[in-house]
Formats: sequence, C-alpha cells, structure tokens
Amino acid sequence: MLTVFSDDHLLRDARTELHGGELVPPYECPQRARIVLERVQAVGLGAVIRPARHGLAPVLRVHDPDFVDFLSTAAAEWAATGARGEAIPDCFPARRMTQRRPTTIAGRLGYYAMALETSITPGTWEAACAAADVALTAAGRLKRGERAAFALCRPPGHHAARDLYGGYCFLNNAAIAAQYLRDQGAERVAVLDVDFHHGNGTQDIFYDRADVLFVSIHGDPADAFPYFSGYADETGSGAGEGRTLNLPLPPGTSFQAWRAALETGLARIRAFAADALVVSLGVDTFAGDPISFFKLESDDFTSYGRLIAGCGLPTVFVLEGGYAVEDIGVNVVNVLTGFEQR
Ligand code: SP5
Ligand code: ZN
Repeated sequence: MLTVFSDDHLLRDARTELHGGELVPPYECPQRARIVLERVQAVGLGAVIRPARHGLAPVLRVHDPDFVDFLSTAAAEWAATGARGEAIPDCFPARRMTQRRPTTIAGRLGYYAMALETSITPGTWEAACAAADVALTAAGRLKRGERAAFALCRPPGHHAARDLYGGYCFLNNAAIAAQYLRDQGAERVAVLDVDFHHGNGTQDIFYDRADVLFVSIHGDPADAFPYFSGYADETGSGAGEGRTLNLPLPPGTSFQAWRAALETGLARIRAFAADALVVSLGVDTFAGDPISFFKLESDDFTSYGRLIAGCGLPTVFVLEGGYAVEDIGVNVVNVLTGFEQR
C-alpha cells in the first residue's frame, strides 16, 4: 500500500495542551507521525511519497472561507496582542448568547473553537494545509487505480467542522478527501470513523447529505470527549436522514463488542453501495491509550483491517488519533497489513 507523508507535520509542535486543569505537553505530538512512518518502512508496506499541493480550493469545498481566513492568521494575530502563551480562547457562544462573530482575535478564537485543549501556534496552519494535501494526494491515487492508500496525516482532522477547530484538529482531512472523491466522480462515498472519539466534524459536514454515508464507532458521549455529539439518535437530517450511523460504546469495551459494532457499520456501508471508502483511522481504541477507555490489543487492529477489506471498496486510510506513542506505529500499520491480507 502506498503511503503519503509530509515532513511539514513538524510545523505543528505546540508546547501546551489544557489537560487536568494544567498546561501539559500535547498528546498529539510530532513523534506520533515519526513512529508511524518508521513502522511503515520497517514492514515494507510500500512506497512513501510526498503530497502534491492542491491549494485551497478543495479545502473550501468543506470549510467556510471566513474560518479558513481565521486559521491562516490566528497565530500571528494572537502574537501581536503581546500574549505570552499559546492561543487559547476564554469565552464561547454558549446557550442564549449571540452567535455574531467578534472582531478581536480573542473573541474569534472562542467563536471558532469546539474545544479548548487545543492551542493555535505559529506553523499550525501550514501543517494543517500539508495534512490536507496528504489526504488529497492519497485520495487522488484511488482514481488512478490504486486499491488503497494511506494518508499519514498530522495534525488530525475529524473534530474540525466547516467552521470549528479543536480536539487537536484544524482542517478535516477525511472530509476533504471524501468531498474530493465526490468531485472526481465517485457518486457515493462512505466514511468509516474508527477513532475512539466521535468524528463530530465529519458528521456535521455531511449531516444533511444523501451522497456521503458517515459511520462512527466511539466512546459514548455521555462518558467521553467530545461529549456533545455522537449519540445513536443522531441519524442525519433532510436528504441526509439515515445517512449517519453512530455506534457509541461504554467504558471498558473489549474487541469482541467493538468488532460487533464494526460488523454493524460495515453492513450499512455495504447496503449503501458506495464507490469509495474513507477510513478515519484513529488507534486511540488501544487498551494502552492514555486518554481513552476501550480495550483493543495490537493484534485486534490486524483483525479489523481484514474485516474492512471485506467491503471490497477502494479505500483511503486517513490517520486521526492514537496517543500511546510507543505502540502507535504497530497499531496503525497492523490495520493496513490486515487490510492487505485479503
Ligand atoms: C483526534 C483526536 O483523537 N482528538 C482527541 C481530542 C481529545 N481531547 C480531550 C480529551 C480529554 C480526555 N480526558 C480524559 C481523561 C483521562 N483520564
Ligand atoms: Zn481520538
């Protein structure tokens, strides 16, 4: 399987994440991508190529122009205020408050944030654009007849909505890839999100659309981030009614129960008769993950990679989360080698 990778992920290197009431070194760190790349090379998964620049047009098919403007200048605007720390908002348009967009950077941070653990830093925008290019380049390979491709993206994307960042995400790489596949001629695209966290951004982007199916298996939002999205009764709206399938699972979920949810999701994907599949591949379902609560072991990733291949669809794997840094390479590449076993 082909891997697409850019060194520009290194430009996303925040010093701080808000965790447990403290500013700590981020879980979503540059070593993650390095260790995945090393494992790709160690097992000889296939060629590793750099992304082609696609520009902002495919990004703007998914994200609002004013949000893209905000992301591209936020770090510089924040620095210009004389703030000593990284850009983090302090106020949000909560219940019964106005949804008008403020002028000042502090106000716009709150306006566009869906979570505040994630700081915006110099280089974040450039890294996010490179990650989108990685996903687009991988998606483009499907059209050229590749059965599957791996987008080794960092920063991740699935929490980013058309006008929201947070949860370590800025641009929604998987949604950008799915839309690109549509624009390149795929009539129906399925997105399967196996990250531990609900892909609220991807769900939101495609919620009212009939042409993109969104299936997600994740920690029950009653117990897990992002808390305000991912319940089973969120099923789509309008033309998209029935085109969102959420499969929330409780703390301590074993592979056996997780696999049953995957089978349910894959059955829906088969019934949808998609032309292509985008997998939001987070391995924070691993038992050793420091911020999550499922109990998958490394071999389980191989098993489910094989099950995903059973759909028989051209597939783009887009890296999302996974914070047990020592194990992230083995776990991610196990999914990909499992997929290639059939
Ligand atoms: C892409 C992705 O995986 N984003 C995840 C962002 C999660 N950020 C906040 C997590 C808060 C978890 N708190 C867990 C406490 C564990 N003791
Ligand atoms: Zn996650």
